[in-house]
Amino acid sequence: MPRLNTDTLAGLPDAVYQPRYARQQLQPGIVHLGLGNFARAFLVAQTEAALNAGEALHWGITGYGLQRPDMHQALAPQQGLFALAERDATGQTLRVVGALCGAEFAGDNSAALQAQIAHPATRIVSLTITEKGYAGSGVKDALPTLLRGLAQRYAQGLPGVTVMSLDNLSRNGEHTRARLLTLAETQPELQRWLASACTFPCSMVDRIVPATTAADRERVAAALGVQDAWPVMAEPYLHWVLEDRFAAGRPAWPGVTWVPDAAAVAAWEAAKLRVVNGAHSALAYLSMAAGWATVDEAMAQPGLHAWLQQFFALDVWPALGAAAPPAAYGDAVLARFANPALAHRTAQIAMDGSQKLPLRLLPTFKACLQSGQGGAHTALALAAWMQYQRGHNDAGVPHAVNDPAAAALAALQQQAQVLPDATARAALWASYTPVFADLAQDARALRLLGNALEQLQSQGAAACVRAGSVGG
Ligand code: CS2
Repeated sequence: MPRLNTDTLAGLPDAVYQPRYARQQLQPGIVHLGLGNFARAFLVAQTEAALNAGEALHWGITGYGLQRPDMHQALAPQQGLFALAERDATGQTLRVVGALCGAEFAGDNSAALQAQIAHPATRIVSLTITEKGYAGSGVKDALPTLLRGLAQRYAQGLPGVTVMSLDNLSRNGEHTRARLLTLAETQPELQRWLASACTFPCSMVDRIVPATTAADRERVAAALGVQDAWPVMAEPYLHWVLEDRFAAGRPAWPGVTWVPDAAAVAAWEAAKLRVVNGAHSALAYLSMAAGWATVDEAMAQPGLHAWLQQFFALDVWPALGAAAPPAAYGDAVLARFANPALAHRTAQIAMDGSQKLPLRLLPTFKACLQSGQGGAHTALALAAWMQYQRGHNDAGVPHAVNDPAAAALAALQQQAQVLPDATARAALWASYTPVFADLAQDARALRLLGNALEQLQSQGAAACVRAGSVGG
């Protein structure tokens, strides 16, 4: 089968959407760090929509993979073209996206990436480097590399750029700014330039984008009539809240909720992290114990839908207080999770829990402890994360523990498994401060976590979900 590329575009079926702009004139104005599936189904897709609506052709994107050369290897022979399939129960909409001017691999030699950041035509540097990328423990050296590129830009006397984080962190723009300023500590002039000439808008990003499978590749190839080495699947839903603070202009991305400041993003961000991502992580760890492989498979299990509704009503919504969205937001999230066409793997969501839980579940849990109300459902989710560290599910089927803190977690698991009872085990896990901060000092926290772990151990996750959560 021929390959998707600029030559085979003309022969694609009519039902496949294609770039409607003069792609050969596209110039890169955006440098993207972390060219994975999420970036392609979100930033690249929305930039494509802007270009199709007549946006200036200097807003093309050069994307860089930071960890593996595989995306570069897949997309270079396709001149950056890839297919995006938006899927739900009713079928799929397929489009070939052209907004990538290049799909590069930065790897160990990041000189080209730094030069691109320092290029006069670059106006925006965007990031999807995942939670661990900011902690400096994962996506290797993304921020130091970014800083070197910006320093080169500054040294050349060029104007500032916008650094736009699109990761699931609270106050992601402010956080990125603070991290870069810290990294530039020994270079006060550069620091001043970063603070005054560059901007760091905060954003809330929401779209479910699973990893691509072999079956996805086949289904897309069948529909295209050509082979795309790395198509991307996504749900039709997309929500982007963005602080309108750009140092050197921006495309007119469609469908963005524009807000004037970081505080206005923060309310959306808290709701999204605790509702969408909180429920995702809760579902993922319960599923990893129960043996449910995908999110939609989990959603079809007896009791899980009701369990998540209770988690929202008793824990998440009261904890959000004034920032709480209408209850319909929660229902819509559960409907998105039930999408049968995504096959979003629970093991994928369960990755990197040490980085995710402090943003997704701990704020809810802390608020419940403070108010003295609720918290049992969140405790069950946290206890399921503890169970995940066993490295096997309730039926004994092994799984990898995928986490940048895996070594520390494995050491704790060694200690936990010889402790006599669930209360002691939960207390040991709760003493892991990178996730639980000082919660080990809180008697009610320990009671809730101990009860939850005890239930999971004695009954298994599937039965706990069916029964609802125990109190403490
Ligand atoms: C998921 C997110 O993998 C995960 O941890 O919770 O990627 C989630 O699908 C997106 O944030 C939805 O916007």
